[in-house]
Amino acid sequence: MSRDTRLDRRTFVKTTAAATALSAVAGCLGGSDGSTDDGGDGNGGDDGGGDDDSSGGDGGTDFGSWFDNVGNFDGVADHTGESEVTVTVGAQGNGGAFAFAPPAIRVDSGTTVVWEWTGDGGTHNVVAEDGSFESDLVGSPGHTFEHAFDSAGTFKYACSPHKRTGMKGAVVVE
Ligand SMILES: [Cu+2]
Repeated sequence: MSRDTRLDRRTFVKTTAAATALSAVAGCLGGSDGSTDDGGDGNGGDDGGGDDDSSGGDGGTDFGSWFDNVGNFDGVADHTGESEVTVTVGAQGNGGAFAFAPPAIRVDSGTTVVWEWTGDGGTHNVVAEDGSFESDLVGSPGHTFEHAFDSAGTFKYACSPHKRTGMKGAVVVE
C-alpha cells in the first residue's frame, strides 16, 4: 500500500517537472524549433549534477531546460563592454574534458566570440541550435573558431558529439 503511494507521488512529481520544463521551453522558443528533442531525459542516467543553483534567476534570461545537464553551468558570465570574448572548448566538466568554459556569456551586440580548443576530450565542434554558425569537428589544441554576434538575442550552441553529455553553451547578446 504505502509502496504504491510512494510510487504514485514520485511519478506525479516527475511528470509535473517535465511538463513545467516543456512549457518553459515552448514559451521561450515560440515553437520555432522543431528539430531538437533535448528534453533532458533518457540520457543514460548519468546525472552527476552536484550543484543545484541552475534555477536562480540571473537577470531574467530564460534558458528553459538547456543547462539542466550542464555540470559546469554557474550562471551567465558578464562580458559586456568587451569587443572580443574567448570561450574554451574542451574544458574540464561533465565527466571529462567535455565542457565549454564559461558555458554562458553575456556580450554586447557587435562582439566577436572566439572559441579556442584545448585539445582535450577528443574532437569537439561548436554548432548553433538555430544553424547560424557551425565550426568544423576538431581535436587539435589551439584551434580557434569565431563568430560575430551582430544582433540581440540568446544563441544556444552545443558540441554535436557531446551534447547529450552536457557540452552545451549559450551567448546572450544585448
Ligand atoms: Cu565535445
